Amino acid sequence: MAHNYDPTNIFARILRGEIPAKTILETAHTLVFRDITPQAPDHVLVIPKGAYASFDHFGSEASEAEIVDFYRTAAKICEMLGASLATGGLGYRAITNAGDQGGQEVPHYHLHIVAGCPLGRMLEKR
Ligand code: DGP
Repeated sequence: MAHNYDPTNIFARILRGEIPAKTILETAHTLVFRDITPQAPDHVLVIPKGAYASFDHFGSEASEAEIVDFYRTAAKICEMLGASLATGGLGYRAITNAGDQGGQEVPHYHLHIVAGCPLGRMLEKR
């Protein structure tokens, strides 16, 4: 079955400049901005500029240039936040949610990078 993408989602609107965001870094294929409801002292969202709805949509259909740019940018953000283990940081959590059971609210692929305090266990069962 094909992946669908809804171009009216809020991150598509941020990418089109229709609503503001606190941008931290922008590259050819990727945008990083602060989450509007941060769950920790640092909480940023890494999103591709392309129209991908989820982690598996991006992984299966994005170009190699988009994929490399996305993950290099995500790594750079970990360093910029001071969270990268390579630069003496204390770590972070990278999370992506997909679909209803995955708890995804915004249907544009995004990676949450959360850092700045102890983050506890990974999953809380509902
Ligand atoms: P998820 O549940 O994985 O789809 O996470 C969506 C995140 O997006 C959630 O943590 C809140 C954030 N968010 C929703 N609307 C906006 C917005 O308009 N601006 C910003 N910066 N973040 C938003």
